[in-house]
Amino acid sequence: MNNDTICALATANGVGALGIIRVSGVEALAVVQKSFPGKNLSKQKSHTIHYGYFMDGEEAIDEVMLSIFLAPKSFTTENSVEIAFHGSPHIGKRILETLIKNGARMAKAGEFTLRAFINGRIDLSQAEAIADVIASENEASRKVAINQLKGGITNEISFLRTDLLNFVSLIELELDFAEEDVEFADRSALVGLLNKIEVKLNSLIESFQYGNAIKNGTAVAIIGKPNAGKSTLLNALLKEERAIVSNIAGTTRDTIEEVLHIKGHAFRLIDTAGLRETVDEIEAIGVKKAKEKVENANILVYLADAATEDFSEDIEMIKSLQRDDLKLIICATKIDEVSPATYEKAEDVFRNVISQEFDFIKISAVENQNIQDLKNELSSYVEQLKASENNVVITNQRHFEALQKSLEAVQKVKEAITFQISTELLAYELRNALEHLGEISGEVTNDEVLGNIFSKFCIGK
Ligand SMILES: Nc1nc2c(ncn2[C@@H]2O[C@H](COP(=O)(O)OP(=O)(O)OP(=O)(O)O)[C@@H](O)[C@H]2O)c(=O)[nH]1
Ligand SMILES: [Mg+2]
Repeated sequence: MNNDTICALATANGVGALGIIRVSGVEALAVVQKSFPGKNLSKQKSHTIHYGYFMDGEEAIDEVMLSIFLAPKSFTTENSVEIAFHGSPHIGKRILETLIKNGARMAKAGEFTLRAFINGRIDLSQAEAIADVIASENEASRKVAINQLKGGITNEISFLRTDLLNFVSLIELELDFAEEDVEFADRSALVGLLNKIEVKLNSLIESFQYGNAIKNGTAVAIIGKPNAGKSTLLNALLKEERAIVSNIAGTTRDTIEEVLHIKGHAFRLIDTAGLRETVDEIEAIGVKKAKEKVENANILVYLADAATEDFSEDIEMIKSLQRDDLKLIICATKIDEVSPATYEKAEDVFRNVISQEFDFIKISAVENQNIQDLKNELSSYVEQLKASENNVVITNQRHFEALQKSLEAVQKVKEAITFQISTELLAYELRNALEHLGEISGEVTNDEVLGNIFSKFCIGK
């Protein structure tokens, strides 16, 4: 697949001062040469820039600069040319058409990066990091992506793999001497190594929660009965009139999602329809959607009107929504309308019946009271995830799954040793663990996995 020469627009498709087209493959220079009569490209050194006209036959399409990268010192490790032209989408299209006439073909999504991976210049997690670097929207996500691009995750994993590999060879040596009943691999040293690996895997797996918060933002579902003041709170947090507020119960019907940045971290605030039994068909859909949003949220901000006399419906609602991995914040709202004694009593009611740990914040969204406390509480959720952070943060679902499978496999090896299972089986379990560890860097992979990763890239990447 690597024999043909590919081309694509590498810059965003739109008007700009410049646009860049990438050409890569054995014939890259020859393909471009057909349209660049001014200079003999095959005689040029690597990493040089050349000025001239890009021609379609006799017609000059644009005045361009060519950058030449000779194999293996290029992004793909193949001969490559980058054509910088005046940034008109029309010119870009003409140049691409001409390159195809000259013998190149359009690159598929992610094909340049795929070639860099297949040709061994970067590993799979680095290839994925390129997509993350491009997608990074804040400092936190940029830092994690650059660290991964530099090989952060691979370094952590490959050192574990090498140690494990040593044991596999010893165990397999034992298999060769099966008749003699010898033990080359010191079982207690192996268990020691497995414990070490387990700790490392666990901490990488744990970092995924923070990684996810960086990559996707923390999902905060704002929930409560109709008229509790959810939309008013959303507006107060965003400092803009985003959602319609009214004293008619059932104002918000669909979910409204907006991003709020607190101390460099993104929070996806989700305002929802008030929860109640309703005969209104549209409102009922909203209620269903609200519950679904909680299922995927990291934080539940439950709002209860401080003036409520009987909180049993709220309590029932909270109990039906709470989960171990969902941070719970209960807010008594509209405290400007009641006496301190009333909202203190409200806190006691919730504390007496809800066993899960939760924060209780008394707010008035209308008078902007204690909204900052709520923001601090949201922020502390991410800070806590970060505190348990490894140097390397897992942000990628695929890595997360491979790490989990590796952990399971390592635990199986440990069991196998405890139960003194046959050496054959032990060798098998060890190989299995190695394989999962190898999935992250792409040492072990298949076409389906690659197709999945690179098809999500854009063309030209
Ligand atoms: N005094 C006071 N009134 C508030 C406060 N927050 C909300 N309200 C009022 O309560 C009413 C309902 O507010 P909304 O924000 O629309 O409530 P909601 O929970 O979004 O209601 P639904 O969308 O119908 O579920 C409005 O009249 C608000 O002005 C507050 O902190 N203090
Ligand atoms: Mg509302």
